Amino acid sequence: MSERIGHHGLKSKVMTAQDAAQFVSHGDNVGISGFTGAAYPKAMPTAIAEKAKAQHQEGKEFAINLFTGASTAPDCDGVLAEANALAYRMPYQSDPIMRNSINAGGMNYQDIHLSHSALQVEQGFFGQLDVAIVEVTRITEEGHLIPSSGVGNNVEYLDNAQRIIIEVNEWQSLDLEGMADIYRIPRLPNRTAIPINNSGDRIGTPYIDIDVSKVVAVVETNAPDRNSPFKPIDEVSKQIAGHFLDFLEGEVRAGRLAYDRYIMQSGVGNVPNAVMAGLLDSKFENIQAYTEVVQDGMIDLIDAEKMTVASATSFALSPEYAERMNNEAARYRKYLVTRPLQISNHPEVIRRVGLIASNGMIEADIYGNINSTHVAGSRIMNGIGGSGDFTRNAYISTFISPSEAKNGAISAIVPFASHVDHTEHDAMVVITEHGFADLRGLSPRARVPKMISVAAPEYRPLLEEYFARAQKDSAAHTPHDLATALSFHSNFLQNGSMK
Ligand code: 0RQ
Repeated sequence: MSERIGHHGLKSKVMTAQDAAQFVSHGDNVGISGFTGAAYPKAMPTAIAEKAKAQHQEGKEFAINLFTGASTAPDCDGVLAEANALAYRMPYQSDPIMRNSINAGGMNYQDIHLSHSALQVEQGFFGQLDVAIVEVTRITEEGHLIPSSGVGNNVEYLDNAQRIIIEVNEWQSLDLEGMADIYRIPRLPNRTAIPINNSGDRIGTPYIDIDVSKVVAVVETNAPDRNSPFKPIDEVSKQIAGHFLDFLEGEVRAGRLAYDRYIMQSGVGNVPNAVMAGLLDSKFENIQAYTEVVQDGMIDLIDAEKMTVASATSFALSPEYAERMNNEAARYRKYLVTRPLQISNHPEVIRRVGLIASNGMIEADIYGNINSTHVAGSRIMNGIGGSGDFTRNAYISTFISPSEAKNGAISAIVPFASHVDHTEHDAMVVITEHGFADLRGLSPRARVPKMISVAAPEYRPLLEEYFARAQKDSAAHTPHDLATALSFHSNFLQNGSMK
């Protein structure tokens, strides 16, 4: 396997993950690769977790501050959270053990717009970055790194870290080489326009050049990415996908969209998967994605010759599709570009290409404010991720969600959002299994009937009642009855149901 390490000097740095863990100390700022269950280091997190446990057993403190691209996997975020090895985490996570630890106050978490995350490290908000741990598919003779199944914040972490640990993962296909497009945005005051006009434009190099003298260890692994399989598409998801496609058709009729070259951004999950399945049978052709992650549905669209290119920062493929990618990366790489997160999610490029964003949500209020992150205002679910980067800058921003959660105990449409990630100024269309609420061009009061029409039928009278009460007590621009604005949530907390 060491044939994957072309650089002579770096070959001499090969060691076990347990040995490499000596370079990670209590209090370190550690930036790692990884975005969804792809491209995260497979061996070092467990080695660091073991080190933390051993130190704790000796009565010593050990916790690091961990920066990633986004969420990782149980053998990264999960093992580190379980070992109480983290003091601080940013910019996104979705691990159940970590979520519980964060909500219980066991560790600090900052949920940051993904496009801001590496910038903030570069700006020095966190002090010095001590270590970068990055998975690659190969190291070239020159010491250049060939990214594995994602790029995330690797470039910035490698550029800014004092010490670098590289994991070379033999499981990752060598044919991924050529997929990545590495470009650095010049620092202020020398910034220039990012020269991407189309999703597929390549503007950089297929490798990351690094300061080889900073590499303290190279660890060899052979372990798969860990994205979970998607659930089979259920009836509600199919209905939401149907309404999303109806919405797109309406845009075509209105002359705001063409069947040719629709550009999508898509969150991850059951509903986005159903939307992509729906696009397979639609009139849309030459579809492009300028998005964050490459998903199974995009691979199906490519295979059906419906999608010509997908630009992202990482894969988020189910095990079955990851296997397919590994076998056929040479073919797929003609259609796929993986970019640094700052570029995949850059507001400038998002606004220029003119994409239609669609993301999930926890809840929306009757005026179109969106909560993507906090259950009942307090308990973090995952994080804002890239949804803010895309929603604020999209040509059209949409939110797609079932109208209810927890078997109907929770309404996704509420009088007052208990936390706001995307304001009424940014969210344009809200889609549930009951239809779509197109909020564009409407004053707050005019949005309310549209929003109530996509709520679950049993919650509609409660929402209407609230709106009537709010208008009685206040004739203002955005009527609210503050005494009962959060009554859905307090009912849920007290009685287990919003009804
Ligand atoms: O919990 O699994 O315990 O039952 O949230 O909900 O309906 O399966 O939907 O997987 O799309 O997740 C907002 C969390 C939706 C996600 C959120 C509970 C529900 C279930 C999952 P269980 P669903 P999804 C970036 C894209 C922010 C980041 C983002 C998310 C679980 O979409 O994290 O947009 N978004 N990234 O029961 C309490 C509510 C609830 C609720 C759902 N109102 N109250 N629980 N749930 N609504 C861009 C990219 O390109 C990737």
